[in-house]
Amino acid sequence: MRKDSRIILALDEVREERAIWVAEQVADLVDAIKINWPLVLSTSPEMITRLSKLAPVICDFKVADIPNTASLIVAQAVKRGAEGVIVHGFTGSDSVKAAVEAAEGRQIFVVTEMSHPGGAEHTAQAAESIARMAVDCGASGIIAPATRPERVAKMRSIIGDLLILSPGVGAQGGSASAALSKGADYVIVGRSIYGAEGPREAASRLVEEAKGVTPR
Ligand code: OMP
Repeated sequence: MRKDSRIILALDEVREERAIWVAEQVADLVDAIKINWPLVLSTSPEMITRLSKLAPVICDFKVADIPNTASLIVAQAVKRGAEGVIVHGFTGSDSVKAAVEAAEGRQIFVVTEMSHPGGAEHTAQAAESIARMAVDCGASGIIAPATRPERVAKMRSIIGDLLILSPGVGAQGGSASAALSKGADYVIVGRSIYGAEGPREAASRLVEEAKGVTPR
């Protein structure tokens, strides 16, 4: 995945035509497009292949299953063109290792602590050990919350050079520059871009903000 703007679009738009329009509007500005169940379920898994012609696609399927099922899901996403897949870490090292193997060189990102308020109730307690496990399992990176930039810094101190993708910017109250300056490699932004009247202008503003933070 390229690392130019350090912005990843979370395309949770469920209207197919608008989703494609938004993707076309911002594809050259963002480093990747992340898709999640809302878009895949409202259209079809073919959307992975379609969008991957515009930008690298990360499938945020938050895979949380036994190793066999995890590896089947990851393999199907990769077969359709995914450059990366997001999996949960609480499932344990056997499931995460199975995902890494099934990705055949594509990237696996492991969720540590979730960005919403409920993420502090359970995932925060396990996040540091999940981050260490992600390193041991050969994951490419982790997901850590832009809503709690100090936790991004903590995760950075644990994982060394693994990538950090940080959601929670804009609609959830986090800021791109805070997360990037605490050690995130990319920020993930959804509603603030795809829900804007002018998605390209909204993405451009974030690109400018990110430019103000020196890459780590
Ligand atoms: P917005 O809140 O609209 O910017 O979207 C954030 C995106 O990041 C959504 O697709 C979420 O599913 C995703 N996300 C989180 O918001 N918090 C997390 O802890 C993890 C993710 C994720 O794995 O991408």
